[in-house]
Amino acid sequence: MVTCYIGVGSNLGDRQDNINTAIKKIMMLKATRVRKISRIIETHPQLGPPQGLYLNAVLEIETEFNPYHLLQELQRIESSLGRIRMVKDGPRTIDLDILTYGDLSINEEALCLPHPRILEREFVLGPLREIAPEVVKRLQNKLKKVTKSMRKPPRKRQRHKVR
Ligand code: PH2
Ligand code: MG
Ligand code: MG
Repeated sequence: MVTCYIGVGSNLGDRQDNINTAIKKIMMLKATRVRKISRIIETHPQLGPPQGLYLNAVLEIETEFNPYHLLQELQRIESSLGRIRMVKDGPRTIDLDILTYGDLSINEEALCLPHPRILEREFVLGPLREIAPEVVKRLQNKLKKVTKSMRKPPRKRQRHKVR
């Protein structure tokens, strides 16, 4: 079993009901257990076109699915709740994002793990910190290491010859 965190968001239709239904469907997945559910918070939309307020939450789950299979199952639940992909970052009945899958790092078009924008998004960070503060710390430390390694070594001071 691998521990994963799932970001949940809704800003179309009956938002609370969409989230409850999505959680129930995740609970009913084979080889998967929902361990923790954060509070559901109302948040202002970030990015995308003007749109309504979101309800957001984060789940801790354990699963035997590999990350691609998990993604497929979550997308199936999104579709069953009437998710239609129109505009990028536009309004949606339900959004289920894999935030982390154990310690796995992958960088592919179909799936990036950990989710690359967790630390920039308060609507993810708040609920994640509530149920897994150590995961937030781990991600922040990882980011610090990466930014440090990208920093250029200090340039040697140039000596100008005086003729
Ligand atoms: N999801 C987005 C874009 N913007 N804003 C809020 N507040 N909550 C979201 O879940 C959200 C968003 C794209 O997935
Ligand atoms: Mg999302
Ligand atoms: Mg998504």
